[in-house]
Amino acid sequence: MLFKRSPNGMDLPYPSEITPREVYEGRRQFIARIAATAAVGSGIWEMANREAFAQGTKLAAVRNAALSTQEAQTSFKDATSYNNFYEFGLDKDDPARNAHTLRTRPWTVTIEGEVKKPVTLDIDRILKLAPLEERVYRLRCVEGWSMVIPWVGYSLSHLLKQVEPTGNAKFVEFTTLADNRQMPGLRSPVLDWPYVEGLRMDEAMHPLTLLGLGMYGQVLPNQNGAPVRLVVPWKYGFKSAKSIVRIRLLSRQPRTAWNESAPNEYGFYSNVNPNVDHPRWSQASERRIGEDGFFKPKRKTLMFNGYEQVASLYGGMDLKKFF
Ligand SMILES: Nc1nc2c(c(=O)[nH]1)N[C@H]1C(S)=C(S)[C@@H](COP(=O)(O)O)O[C@H]1N2
Ligand SMILES: [Mo]
Repeated sequence: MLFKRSPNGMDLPYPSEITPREVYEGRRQFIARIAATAAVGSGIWEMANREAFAQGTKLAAVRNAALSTQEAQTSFKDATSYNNFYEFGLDKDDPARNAHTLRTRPWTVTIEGEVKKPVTLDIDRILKLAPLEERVYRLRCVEGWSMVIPWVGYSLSHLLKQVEPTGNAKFVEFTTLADNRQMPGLRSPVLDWPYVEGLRMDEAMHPLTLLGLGMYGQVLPNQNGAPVRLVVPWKYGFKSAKSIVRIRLLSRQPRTAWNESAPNEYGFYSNVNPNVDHPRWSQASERRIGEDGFFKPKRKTLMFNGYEQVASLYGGMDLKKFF
């Protein structure tokens, strides 16, 4: 039996019915978190950092006002407790409850495929590759809800330019972590793991496409896709892959996890489009998380989630066919 209360008297965050392995990993991370907190002021931060990157670590960033919406932000609490991260369970509150077992250090991302300089980068390198910006983006889930979140990161194009894409690079594939020792949700066959998403090269290089490293001025909470995720604000939320471990540049369109599981429901492009209904429900409106209440009207969903500057990427394409 582990100690029931932490040294500072707070209840430990573990439910009672968990496997010994999860207990072990949860405890390890908990101890690392305490060590990291104590280390911040004492110069051994780097050491604790290697053990586990503490949740809540501040991440300084300069607001990119031109790319940020002025709308009211979703509360940190809502953004971190109402999540889709199926590797940690199917219910909206499962990721917040279960993602403490995700180990975000050490972490590397391999970038390969149609590139002149394939590379495996440590997450601490990635954090320093370009100046961190804060961008307040709308995120709209295909399920009909949306949030407004102040992300921290930089344009994915900074990372992709590093590896010098070849002329054959037409698509980018993002593969996320699939480790059943850390991710209890992998037991559920709802998707063919790992979670894989993809973009066309010009979409990936668009300045709005963000390599997300934090939110609300701190590192990404585990349940939001720590330590590195994609944020593609004009596409349905499922394109914004969490906890990325591999980026592959390809000459052909990659298979993607959602498209494979239900091709008639989730197209490759998945642009937010109020005129293309999901086969089982309308996409014309959305509920803003935090604006609950019987009398609160739903919001009209905007084409490209309101990011009209991407329209030119799809000139001449029938967006009902390429949904
Ligand atoms: N690896 C992974 N990435 C994922 C998902 C997932 O289940 N696994 N869910 C997606 C979906 S459907 C949405 S709406 C967003 C939710 O991001 P948030 O929880 O940070 O709001 O993450 C996306 N990225
Ligand atoms: Mo979603």
